[in-house]
Amino acid sequence: METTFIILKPDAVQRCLVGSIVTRFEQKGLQVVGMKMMKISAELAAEHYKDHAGKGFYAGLVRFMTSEPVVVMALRGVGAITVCRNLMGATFGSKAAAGTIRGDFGISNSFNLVHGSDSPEAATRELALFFKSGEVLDYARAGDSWVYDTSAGKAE
Ligand code: IDP
Ligand code: MG
Repeated sequence: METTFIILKPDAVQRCLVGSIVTRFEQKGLQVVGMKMMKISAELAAEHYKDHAGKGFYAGLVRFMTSEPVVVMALRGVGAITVCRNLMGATFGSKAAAGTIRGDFGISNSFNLVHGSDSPEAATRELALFFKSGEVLDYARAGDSWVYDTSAGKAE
């Protein structure tokens, strides 16, 4: 099982798309193991997006991400990092395929609704940045035996 880090960005909150986007992840079978609303500080945004510092869109990205509240989530599942990136779609809303979150709900290239970790290293780093110890929970869902085939002793 992998755990990935997701942000429902300020545009998702302002456009009342939180429920619709969470539903996409839940319907896929991903388990919500952490979730909270917060306002991202300038310091936290800079740390989170440090790989993008110096790029043309960086200042606007930090301004956008700190402008209004976001919802941050920890999502768990087999291959969760790649599964979530595929559900999100390509970075630019104008290019993202229909059927993806960015493809179905947005058309902007910067206001693209959702962030998702792009590697196991990024997921570990980002989860630790946004969630305190004890805020990501381990629990079993009643329906898990129908989400995964566990007959061989592991989730498949
Ligand atoms: P990702 O979110 O799909 O991983 P990244 O390349 O990591 O895409 O970029 C981080 C965020 O920065 C994007 O989600 C988007 O909000 C913004 N961004 C990236 N490239 C551009 C651009 O060329 N113009 C405007 N905003 C951009
Ligand atoms: Mg990225």
